[in-house]
Amino acid sequence: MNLESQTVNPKNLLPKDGIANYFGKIFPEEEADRYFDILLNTIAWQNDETIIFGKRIVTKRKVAWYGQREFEYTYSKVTKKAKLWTPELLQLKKEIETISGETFNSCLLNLYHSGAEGMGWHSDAEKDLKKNGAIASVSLGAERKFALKHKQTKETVSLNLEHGSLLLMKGTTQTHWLHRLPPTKKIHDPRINLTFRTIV
Ligand SMILES: O=C(O)CCC(=O)C(=O)O
Ligand SMILES: [Mn+2]
Repeated sequence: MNLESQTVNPKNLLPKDGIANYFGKIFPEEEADRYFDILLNTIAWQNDETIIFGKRIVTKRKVAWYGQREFEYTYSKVTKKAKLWTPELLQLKKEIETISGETFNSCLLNLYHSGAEGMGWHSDAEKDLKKNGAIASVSLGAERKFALKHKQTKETVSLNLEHGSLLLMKGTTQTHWLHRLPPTKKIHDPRINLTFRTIV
């Protein structure tokens, strides 16, 4: 990694009310492939549960939740307990902290088996998260479209999240913008996403 990538963030993709920096591919192809395989096989993946209109829904997408302590975290109305960092997650966290200049104490992982699985409009502003804390999103596997939408003006910004890439959302992004991962019929391969966060 060169000095420039440690000190200069890419330009802000958002026109106002937040900061989203897309760093592009931060890992060489082989390293990104290796992380994908290791995470696929070593993470304790579980089907996600959520409550929609009072009903318990089990999603096809799988999730996992890791951190430096066994944090309890309420997400989509279901409380979960974090598992402790695996060696690879700790290594990834350190690399992402160096590149982003931010620190993180936990990570939510998502496994999308194909383009049929996605995530609807939301912001990551649960009460357990540090207010306006940075969120670092690492993508591995199938390239997928990601979109942000301003809560008031409804203006949208979208980009493709490449294999081995990093997207950093910070400042007031979660207060003013929603984001989603739209489902698509065009993609049949799996994708893993990691979002490093700060729990308070
Ligand atoms: O998979 C993605 O890129 C987005 C994941 C996300 O927004 C989340 O886990 O909160
Ligand atoms: Mn999110």
